[in-house]
Parts: sequence; structure tokens; C-alpha cells
Amino acid sequence: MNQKTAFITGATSGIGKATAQLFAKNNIRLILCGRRSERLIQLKEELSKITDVTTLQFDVSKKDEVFNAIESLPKEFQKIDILINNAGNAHGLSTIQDGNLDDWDAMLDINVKGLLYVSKAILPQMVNRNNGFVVNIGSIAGKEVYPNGNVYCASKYAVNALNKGMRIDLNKHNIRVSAIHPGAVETEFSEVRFKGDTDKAKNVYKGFKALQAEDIADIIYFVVTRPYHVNIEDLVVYPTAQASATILNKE
Ligand code: NDP
Ligand code: 8X3
Repeated sequence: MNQKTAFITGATSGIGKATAQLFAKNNIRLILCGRRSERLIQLKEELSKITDVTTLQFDVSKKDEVFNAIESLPKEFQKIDILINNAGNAHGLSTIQDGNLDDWDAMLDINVKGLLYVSKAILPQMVNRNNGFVVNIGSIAGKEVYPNGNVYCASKYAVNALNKGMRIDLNKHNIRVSAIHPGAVETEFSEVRFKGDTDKAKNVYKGFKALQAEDIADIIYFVVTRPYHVNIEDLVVYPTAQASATILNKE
């Protein structure tokens, strides 16, 4: 079988890590990315037992780091078949008038510009080969604005727009582009949003069964393994207990 190579951003935690683990079990070669090098080393050690793995440590929001890292890939990992644009987080949860400028910069620089830089570094080779797959991890925050979500929502609305823009512009190059928009997934996401306040973070997932990172990984794997003529545009995925960004059936 023609073995595929996947490039996963945000592979050190949550959805990205679960996707890396599932892809490895299914014999997909992996380029794992993130800022926390100890976690990259650990994951490489775990997954190298079952597939070929290399790691790249860089910050997606730093243009030079992105391009230098991707240019530094060993020859055998340079052909990338699947790009999973997953790295991202919410920083803070507050009204627009109380918003923190550093949080705004982080969300726009990482969730939007970071996704663009990584895509810009990888898409040309897919265009040249007339083949490739991009999965963008959006959010229900990119479908619905909720109280205090303002800038995080704006960043995910941008991901939604870029997903559509990519599909249109890459259409004549046979490149498939899909977005997955999860509701509440129990990862380190809320710890980052609440700046390490674990009690506040845990409370987000209390009283209902949240999605797990593995649930989203399953869906990503399903999307990228459809027959060549099938492109899933857009999937919105909630936990059963969630009906919208603000309607949660908590115990
Ligand atoms: P986690 O916090 O568990 O994982 C976030 C990942 O992104 C980490 O691997 C982190 O790696 C990486 N990352 C963050 N900032 C940067 C950066 N500047 N440069 C490089 N990598 C970065 O959260 P999730 O797994 O939940 O989040 C993954 C994606 O899913 C995000 O885009 C998020 O917005 C989206 N999402 C999450 C939902 C949820 O409820 N959890 C719901 C909807 C969407 P490191 O720190 O090592 O750099
Ligand atoms: C993460 C889900 O509802 O916190 O994107 O925005 S939410």
C-alpha cells in the first residue's frame, strides 16, 4: 500500500496527539509538531515503535520558525500527503471591553496566521503534485459567537473562511480540504484558556460527558480515508449533552 505522510500541528496534546496515535496505528508516517520538545520526544519514542516518525519544534505564529522548520525536514519526510492544521487555543474569556491585548494577539497570531504560515509552507508541493489533503480544525466558535468569546470566535470564523477559500483555490489542483468544528472537547484547551487555573478548567467539563480527543481523532481519520472522489467539506461535532455553544444539559 502507498504509505501516506501526515504533518500534524499541535501534536503534543489533546486532539493533535490523539490523531497522531490513531494515524500511527494505521501505518501513516508522521511529522509531529509543537513547541514543547519533551512531549515531542516522548511521543516520537512511543509511536516510532509502530510507524516512521519525525518531529519539528516550532511556534506556528513565528513566520521564520515555521519556514525554517519545514525546510529542515529530512528528505524521506519532505513529501507531505496530509496536513492537519490543528494547533491553536483560546486565551482568556472576557467581554470585548475587558479584553487583554496579548490574548488577542496570541489568538489571531496562532489560530489564524499560524495556520496560514504552515499552509503556505506546505501547499506549493501539493499543488505541484496535484494531490494532497488539508484538514483544518475549526470550532463551533467559528459557527456561532457566544458571550465573551469575541476574539476566539473571530479567529475560528477566520479558520472557517480560510477552509472555504482553500477549497475554492485548490480545487483545480485536486487537493481536498475539510474542516472539523468540535464543541466541548476535554483536553488542555480550558487550562490554556484560563491560564493554568485547573479548577476553573475542570469545571467546564463537569456535569456532562464531553467529547474526548479520541472522538475527534476518529472523525479526522474517517475524513482522510474516504475514497479519492469524496471530500467532506465541513463537520460540526457536539457532545450529546451540548446543543449550541451555550446550551449544555449539565447534571
Ligand atoms: P490542547 O491545548 O490540548 O492542544 C493545543 C495544541 O496546540 C498543543 O499541542 C499545543 O502545543 C499547540 N499549540 C498551541 N499554540 C501553539 C503555537 N503557538 N505554536 C505551535 N503549537 C501550538 O487543545 P485541543 O487539542 O483541544 O485543541 C486543538 C485544536 O482544537 C485547537 O485549534 C482548538 O482551538 C480546537 N478546538 C478545541 C476544542 C475544545 O473544546 N478542546 C473545541 C473546538 C476546537 P505546544 O503547547 O506544545 O506548542
Ligand atoms: C472550543 C469550544 O465552545 O469553548 O473551540 O469555543 S468553545
